[in-house]
Amino acid sequence: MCVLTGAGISAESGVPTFRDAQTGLWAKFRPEDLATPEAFARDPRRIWEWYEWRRELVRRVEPNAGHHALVQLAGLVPRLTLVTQNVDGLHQRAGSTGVIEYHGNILRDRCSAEGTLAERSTLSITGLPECARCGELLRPDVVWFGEAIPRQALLEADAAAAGCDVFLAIGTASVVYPAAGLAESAKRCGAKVIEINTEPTALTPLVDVSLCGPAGAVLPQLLQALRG
Ligand code: BJW
Repeated sequence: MCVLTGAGISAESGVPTFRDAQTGLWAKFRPEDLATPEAFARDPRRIWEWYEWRRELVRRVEPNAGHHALVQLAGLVPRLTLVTQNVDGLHQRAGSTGVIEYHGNILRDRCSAEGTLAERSTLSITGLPECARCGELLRPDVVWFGEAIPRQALLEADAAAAGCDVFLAIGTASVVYPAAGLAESAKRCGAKVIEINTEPTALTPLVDVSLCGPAGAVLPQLLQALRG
């Protein structure tokens, strides 16, 4: 089984999604102003303020029944690969292992020049974090629009999607590529595709089964059904 999660699975923990009307982050902020390398180059302070706000939020919340159900599910199927687009680390905090972080992790820093992961050791006179090795600005270790997916994550997720019998897409609008292409690849390779979402998505026309409802309720029910 290959599972792809999106912002919807963390919504019940209190982490805002991106594209939900009213509550989604992109309802209040323009992605090109905050989630591109060009935006960071233009105004790093603004980007850091936004990420510090989100980091604080992520640190305060807890994994929910959906995250916990996926830990249990991994014990019920012969092999489960969990790919997450989320940067909040909640799967790992729930106890999932081997999680493929497709879009990085908001709690890590990396050097904007060297690309290496970094300890936050110094603040420049401007108050922005700097790389202790080269002095360039640090940035959150996430994938912005126009940036490549980390190579290892890309390869492992591609292999899991192409090789699975069942592909489960949970709480993602399935509009951001290449992540959204994983379900399409699984389907092409003969997998059954199941979606769990509160709303129809771009993926819905392609799926074999659509389970409509909040992940924190649907996933525990799915577990119960699997256990018989
Ligand atoms: C619930 C629920 C509940 C609510 N239970 N459900 C092909 C076609 C067109 C464009 C492109 C293409 N290929 C690439 C592109 C460009 C671009 C792209 O896809 N743009 C589209 C938007 C048009 N992609 C990229 O730029 C990617 N990079 C790339 O392609 O690089 C090429 C390259 C190669 C080599 C060298 C250089 C470049 C990178 C994409 C990075 C995305 N980054 C973000 C921000 C991460 C950092 C951060 O968090 O700050 O990732 S954007 C944002 O979207 C975030 C998410 O991971 C991602 C996906 O969002 P997700 O998870 O689907 O959330 P929502 O909010 O959209 O949906 C939530 C869903 O949950 C909804 O359906 C709800 O109904 C549901 N829900 N509550 C269950 N309780």
